[in-house]
Amino acid sequence: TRSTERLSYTSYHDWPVIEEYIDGIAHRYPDLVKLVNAARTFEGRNLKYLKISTTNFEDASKPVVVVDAAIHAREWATIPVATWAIRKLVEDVTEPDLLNNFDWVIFPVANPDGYTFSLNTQRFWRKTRSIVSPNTKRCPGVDGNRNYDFHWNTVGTSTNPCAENYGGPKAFSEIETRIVRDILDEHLSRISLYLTIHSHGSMILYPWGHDGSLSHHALGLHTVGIEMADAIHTKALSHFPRYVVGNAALVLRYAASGASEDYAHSVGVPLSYTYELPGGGRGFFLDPIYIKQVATETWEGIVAGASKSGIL
Ligand code: ING
Ligand code: ZN
Repeated sequence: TRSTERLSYTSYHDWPVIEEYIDGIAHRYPDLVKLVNAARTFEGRNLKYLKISTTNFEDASKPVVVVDAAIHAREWATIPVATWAIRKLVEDVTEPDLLNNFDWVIFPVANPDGYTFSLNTQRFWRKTRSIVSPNTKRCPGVDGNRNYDFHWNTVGTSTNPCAENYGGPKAFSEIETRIVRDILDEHLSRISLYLTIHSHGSMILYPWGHDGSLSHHALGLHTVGIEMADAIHTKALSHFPRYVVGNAALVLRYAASGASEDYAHSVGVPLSYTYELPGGGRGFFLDPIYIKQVATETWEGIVAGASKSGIL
């Protein structure tokens, strides 16, 4: 069956194929991987993530790296980045220290309802697909990256359910963001690095995104951000733009509140970043010929970030 096969990196896969891959990894590597079937989405899909650990998270002394992808439906290229990380940690281990020294939580498709809607119906869909009240029937969905409980609903977000950046009726109205909140909460004291993978723009962004001010960890955030960008560049294509590293609001030139990166940092994760992957000149539609390239170069950034996070 397909579940014994590797995922290909030459095309985008639909949610059932990715789900089968996630299940298959957990099934084939039970000593290393634990599948968490965390919840069901509004449309009934399973929100699944993997805990990857040589000690099944029982030896709770290692730092934890948390990676999520595809909270925004149309950012397809983020998913192969997350599954490639799983592959490098579990299937072909080239950096065994990353397994020995860290525990990992990887949530490859944080918004499978939205992703499916983007694949099948409306390519540029961004939000979840929940109908949060009778009056949002006409305009379903909430922007997952405006739904976190940190300065929620204050800036760069909308109270109009039809808007792309609708923050929801309340913070954490969405099961997709509550699951990430719960992952952060469960391992908080030892999460050394949180990465939320978005596209596009070739940027590594850090808090505070809601007002452009710098956190007390700004020097460490910037230093590790540069290390990650440099590591990506050792493998990057020369005709793709170089990554820009900086404060989210300053680099994007817009402030936005309720983002996961700010939330994770606010609850105590020292190194919290948003990756904006390269778009390859086609924005959200990264040409499938570049999927493997982006997956492998981004992995170098994740490796560098994890390694540096352990010594900070
Ligand atoms: N970009 C992010 C967004 O949600 C972002 C950028 C990061 C904003 C961190 C605020 C804080 O708008 C994409 N591509 O979604
Ligand atoms: Zn995004």
